[in-house]
Amino acid sequence: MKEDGEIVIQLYEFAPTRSIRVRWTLQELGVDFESVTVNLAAGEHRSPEFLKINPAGKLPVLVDGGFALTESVAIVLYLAEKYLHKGLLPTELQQRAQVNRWLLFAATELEQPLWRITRHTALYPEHLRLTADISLARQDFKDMAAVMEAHMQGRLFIVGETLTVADLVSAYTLDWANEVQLLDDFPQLFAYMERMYARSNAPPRIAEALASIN
Ligand SMILES: N[C@@H](CCC(=O)N[C@@H](CS)C(=O)NCC(=O)O)C(=O)O
Repeated sequence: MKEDGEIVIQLYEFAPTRSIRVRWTLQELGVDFESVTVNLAAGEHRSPEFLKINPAGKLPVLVDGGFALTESVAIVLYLAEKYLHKGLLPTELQQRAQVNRWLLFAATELEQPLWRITRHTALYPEHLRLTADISLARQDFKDMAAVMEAHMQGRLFIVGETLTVADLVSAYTLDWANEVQLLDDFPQLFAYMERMYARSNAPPRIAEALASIN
């Protein structure tokens, strides 16, 4: 709590993870927050204290007073709604529906193949990793990235003419794709991702964040 009694939002995060989406949103909104590092590499997400906050044992988590929220996309939407006057979410019904569409597209069509790749290359025990699923996931990603590539032709932002939370979630997800060499055939997406990360309020890129913890 601040001296004037205002509650400070807490972000439970770990540098290179999906918590980047939330940090980016808070930074674009210009909202003060307290960072609570949960070191995934050290297994801190499995501590009884953290599991009380998120029984799924995952990051990010946002705590706003007595209210704890998990799921990165739900958190960025909560923040955009809470600070609606900052304009990260359109108020017009169909524009807002388009923001939801691209948030879901990022979380399902783009992120899920990336998550499969990460799990089968680094997270699952070695004897359970499936090389064949990595190839399938790479193709699944490319099929959907082609849709977004066509959409981004001639656009600065994914919806309308101004920044929305859909851009922040998409740019982080594209940076993840870039880390596994999946943006090479998508010049629009690469340029869009670089433009987003050139913003003054942008968080560190995944590679930078990874380097900071190693
Ligand atoms: N759908 C969740 C996914 C959360 C998630 O899987 N977070 C990872 C870091 S990016 C995590 O905490 N992993 C720890 C684990 O699964 O043990 C979200 O978007 O917030």
